[in-house]
Amino acid sequence: MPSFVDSPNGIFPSVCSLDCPDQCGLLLHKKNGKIIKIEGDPNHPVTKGFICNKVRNMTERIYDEKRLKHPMKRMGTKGEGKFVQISWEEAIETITTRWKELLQSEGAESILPYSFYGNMGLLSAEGMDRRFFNRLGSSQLDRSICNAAGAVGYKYTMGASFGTDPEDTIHTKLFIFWGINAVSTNMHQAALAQQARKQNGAKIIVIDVHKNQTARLADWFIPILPGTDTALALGLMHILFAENMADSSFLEQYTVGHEELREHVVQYDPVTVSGITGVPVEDILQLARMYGKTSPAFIRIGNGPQHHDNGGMFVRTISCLPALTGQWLVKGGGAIKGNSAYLAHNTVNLQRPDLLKNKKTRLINMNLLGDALLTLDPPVKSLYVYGSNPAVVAPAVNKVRRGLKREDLFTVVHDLFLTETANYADIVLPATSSFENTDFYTSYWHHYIQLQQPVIEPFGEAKSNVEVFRLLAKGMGFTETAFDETEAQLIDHSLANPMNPYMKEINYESLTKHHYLKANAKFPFRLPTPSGKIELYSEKMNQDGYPPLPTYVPLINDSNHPFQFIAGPNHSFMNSTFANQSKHVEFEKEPVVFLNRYDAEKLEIKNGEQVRVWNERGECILKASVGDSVLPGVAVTQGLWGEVKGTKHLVNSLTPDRIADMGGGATFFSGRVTVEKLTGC
Ligand SMILES: Nc1nc2c(c(=O)[nH]1)N[C@H]1C(S)=C(S)[C@@H](COP(=O)(O)OP(=O)(O)OC[C@H]3O[C@@H](n4cnc5c(=O)[nH]c(N)nc54)[C@H](O)[C@@H]3O)O[C@H]1N2
Ligand SMILES: Nc1nc2c(c(=O)[nH]1)N[C@H]1C(S)=C(S)[C@@H](COP(=O)(O)OP(=O)(O)OC[C@H]3O[C@@H](n4cnc5c(=O)[nH]c(N)nc54)[C@H](O)[C@@H]3O)O[C@H]1N2
Ligand code: SF4
Ligand SMILES: [Mo]
Repeated sequence: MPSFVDSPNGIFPSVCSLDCPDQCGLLLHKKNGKIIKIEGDPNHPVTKGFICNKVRNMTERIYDEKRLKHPMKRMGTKGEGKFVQISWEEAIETITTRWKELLQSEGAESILPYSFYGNMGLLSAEGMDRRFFNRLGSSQLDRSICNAAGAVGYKYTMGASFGTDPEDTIHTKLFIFWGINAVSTNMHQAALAQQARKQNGAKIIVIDVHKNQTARLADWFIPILPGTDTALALGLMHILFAENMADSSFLEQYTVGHEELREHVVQYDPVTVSGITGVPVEDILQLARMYGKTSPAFIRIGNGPQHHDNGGMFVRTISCLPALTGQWLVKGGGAIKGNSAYLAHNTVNLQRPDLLKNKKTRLINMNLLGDALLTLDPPVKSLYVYGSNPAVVAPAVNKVRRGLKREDLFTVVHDLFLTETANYADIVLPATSSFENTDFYTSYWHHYIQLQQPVIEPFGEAKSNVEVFRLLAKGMGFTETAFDETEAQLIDHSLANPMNPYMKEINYESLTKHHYLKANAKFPFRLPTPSGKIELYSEKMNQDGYPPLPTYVPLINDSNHPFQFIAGPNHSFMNSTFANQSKHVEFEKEPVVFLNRYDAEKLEIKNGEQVRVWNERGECILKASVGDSVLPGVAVTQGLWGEVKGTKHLVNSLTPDRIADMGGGATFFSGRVTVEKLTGC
């Protein structure tokens, strides 16, 4: 079969590779061998031809003249960004020579991989790379920056990442978007909610610390104080039990601990909860009654509230709510935190932990990269970064940058661009875009698995992650056949998962025919919790040192700075991706900090003025947007802006690298700052 690459003109199927739950089906329009247009695939059953503005403008990025075309080595000082072109042979030789020396002098654990899901393709993000680092015996990275706390919290209640099929939410009558800015970050869920509102008069509620894009389309926006959502959920449970809105037959049959929970939530009465959350008593009562009496009712659990000190417990608690009202039995009812368990592939076949040969290697939490580079003993001597940009996205990023500056740290960065992180590298390697690769993709929201076949030639001398790790394996003298497998073989081995009953018919060949296939999934009523049921009371939590029943734990007050600082993603970037494309920057204009008018007045800050936002970790200069989109004492900004000379937009210079209550998760939103008028401007 001729490859898509060989046809200079035509329209070719594709999938969005970005770290976004929607994982849209795409059509790439090619003319004279180049992609000239990217649009949504109208036949994709969930994304239906609609895509976001970011990816509609993705050709800017694919053909950006700033894209890396060849390997380079550093000439200037670390962070300066001065490099000179070298060949792939020299690059691989330099890296493997250095690593062989380190294996001799310091041991394999002195080498640390650092990666995330800049490309969600499973071969790119957790394929040949994992095989390579297993075989090397390097330190392992705990990839905890995104949803780790929430994933563990959900697991305690539900056993694994099983939720509602989003396609069923067209039947939903009550949508609660809880700490998710779906219009920007899960646009098809927002679209489904709007469609359900049109068709069945569904109501849309948004609970957030910020009147964001999603809140603006809601029927009811409920502002809440940061990190207090667990108390609100417990308050709702209090009312559901007290006013007989709980579904006792569901609770009896499918849950553990409802009697204990009923007694436990007596303490979370509406007055107490209102005092904690800032949500008025009458709103708490109304919300509980709407939730208790509307069916199907659905909660989209966002990532925002789990980026707090108490984030794991937040998700653990919210995920008990649908059980109280028996909503898991109703089509369109229930909740989605994530749905990745339906599409679970065979990670053992893909990642080959056997190559580690039972060696115990240290596990380094990526949220502590700064400490890992500055204080870990024995030290990290080499860092290999791919699919991530830690010099912008990591918490307490000034510390990370100090670590990256270390002269004795040998850093390699593989990326499409000379990112802020790449500026600190000794060797920079050019990466292909996902449209140049073969890979498979599983959504963490909908139930489809999709194939990407290469549509265009590699850009310059760029290589995929899989190819680079094959070369590194060869350079290291690894002879295992694991490093010779083709992409098609890797996909077939990954899809052979006897543990997953939902993906039986799906393999490389069927994917080449259909491009996307749905896992034949049903919500499993025997859940992978210790009891097989939904655990409202969790003995496992008790054993792990947590309260066994959902419990409100306040945020850690990390300082006396007056504002809680919430620095989330924005509409037009994908984390730090696109922050270096002029078109996407134009859409966003400049970074803004939202302040309540009451706070602004006290500080004599006017709308549109530049303000200084600072704490002991760092400082940013942002434009004030004064109004009622946040509560007093809260400062919200959006977007992981890159470094343009002379600007101070690096929001992670302010965020804490404390670790959340569960899963080693990040606490980006639990930091405090001072906001002040910028004098002398
Ligand atoms: N356009 C765009 N889309 C993206 C991304 C992007 O950068 N840009 N990033 C992708 C990635 S990696 C992820 S993880 C997801 C994240 O997407 P979401 O799940 O939407 O998570 P966040 O945007 O981090 O936060 C969601 C909301 O939580 C709110 N929030 C913060 N703290 C609290 C709190 O204590 N309580 C409540 N109720 N709300 C709170 C914030 O104000 C924000 O509006 O989006 C993905 N999609
Ligand atoms: N303040 C604050 N910080 C945050 C967050 C927040 O809400 N607030 N969100 C956090 C979250 S949820 C996440 S998930 C992280 C995300 O943080 P990152 O994972 O670092 O995401 P990106 O900034 O998109 O960087 C991805 C990089 O991968 C590169 N890339 C893309 N495809 C490939 C490929 O195939 N191969 C290679 N080698 N490189 C490739 C891109 O060019 C880009 O430079 O950020 C976290 N940081
Ligand atoms: S970023 Fe999300 S919404 Fe945009 S095209 Fe990709 S998957 Fe779709
Ligand atoms: Mo994320």
